[in-house]
Amino acid sequence: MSRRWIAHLDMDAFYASVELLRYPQLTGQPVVIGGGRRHQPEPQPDGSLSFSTLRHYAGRGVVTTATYAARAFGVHSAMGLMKAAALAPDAVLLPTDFDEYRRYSRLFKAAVVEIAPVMEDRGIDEIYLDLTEVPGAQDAVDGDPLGGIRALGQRLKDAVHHATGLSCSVGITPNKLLSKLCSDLDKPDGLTLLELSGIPERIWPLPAKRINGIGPKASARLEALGVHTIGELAAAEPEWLVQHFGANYGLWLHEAAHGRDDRPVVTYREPKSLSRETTFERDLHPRQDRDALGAIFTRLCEQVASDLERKGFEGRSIGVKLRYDDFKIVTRVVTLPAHTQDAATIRQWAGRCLKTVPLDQRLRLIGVKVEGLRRPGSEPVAAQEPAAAWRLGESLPLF
Ligand code: TTP
Ligand code: MG
Ligand code: MG
Repeated sequence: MSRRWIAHLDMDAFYASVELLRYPQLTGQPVVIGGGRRHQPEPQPDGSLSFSTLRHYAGRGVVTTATYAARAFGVHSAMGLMKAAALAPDAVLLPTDFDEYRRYSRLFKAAVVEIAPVMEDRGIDEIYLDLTEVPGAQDAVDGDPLGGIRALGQRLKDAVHHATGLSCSVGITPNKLLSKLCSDLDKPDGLTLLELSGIPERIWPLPAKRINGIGPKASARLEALGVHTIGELAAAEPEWLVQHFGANYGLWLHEAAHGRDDRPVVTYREPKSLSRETTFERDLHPRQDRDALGAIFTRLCEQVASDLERKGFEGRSIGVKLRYDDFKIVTRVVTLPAHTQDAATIRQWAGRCLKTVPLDQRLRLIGVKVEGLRRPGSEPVAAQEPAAAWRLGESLPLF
């Protein structure tokens, strides 16, 4: 009988690694991605490039990612650039170039599906693969029963490197939950193969929050109850977990800690919503900065409309999100009489949404979202992704 083998593949320091292909002279240096356009490297008279460093950074940008050399200073994704500057003032700062990252994302995925066609897209830099039926996966090599699957893992990594020049880390285990944990264990350039028998040694010492599905809230509650590691979670009585976390989540925690998960690799999922948002360089006042805000708002609507068109959707509900200067968030959604992908229509309805929101306080962020998606002329999208989260960042497209 075939053994089930699922891989999780995640690119190493993805945005930063793509930038290093362009600027190989920065290899090995601390580099942080997240600046605006003004941090573009400047050509010098002698033909070299002058790079911005974090040292004099002032503004509200966040780190999208950092090279491993920069991480050694404590810099990480989602950290404010000013804080990163305090930790690593000499780190090079580069602006984000989503189009280029998307291009490399398509390249590595195309290379992988040549070898393993059952792929689930989990975002710009990661995928799950079902390797069970891939030729060679079940073969023993020189008496090693895992020889075939290990060689296949290496072939996937080689294919990604050949197609992109980039390294990735791969976890291969009997299920998605364990593979996701394992792709992270030997990063960067890792290949981690784990059987169920290896769970106590490799998985149980890890903090419980490393499990995909144990978020900050659940993790804090577990900590308060004295459960820190996955092993401690595995040792907890299921009844006790149910008592504290409810039947569904409590039992799932128990199963997850024991590395049990039978979710299939889903080859394609339609998005449920598309959104764009932006965090301002300085807080804007709805009245004093009316014109600037109006222009940004219109641009977000245009970007969402163009995302809809490019991906071939029209939407039925329009939502707006505001984050005030005290970090409070307000969202509003309105349902339209008919589906649309038209920027002006989206702008008009988003504007109506906005009128129902208190506008007497400075704003830090504004976002526009279109939900209720369908392909033009079709029924609404049936298979639905968990609601796309609103993400902090500079008008980040949601992948
Ligand atoms: P990750 O895979 O989480 O991180 P990474 O690829 O940079 O590094 P690692 O080697 O640890 O996998 O995210 C992929 C890309 O998504 C990352 O390069 C930049 C982007 N990203 C953000 O923009 N904001 C975030 O908060 C995170 C976590 C990632
Ligand atoms: Mg990654
Ligand atoms: Mg990732």
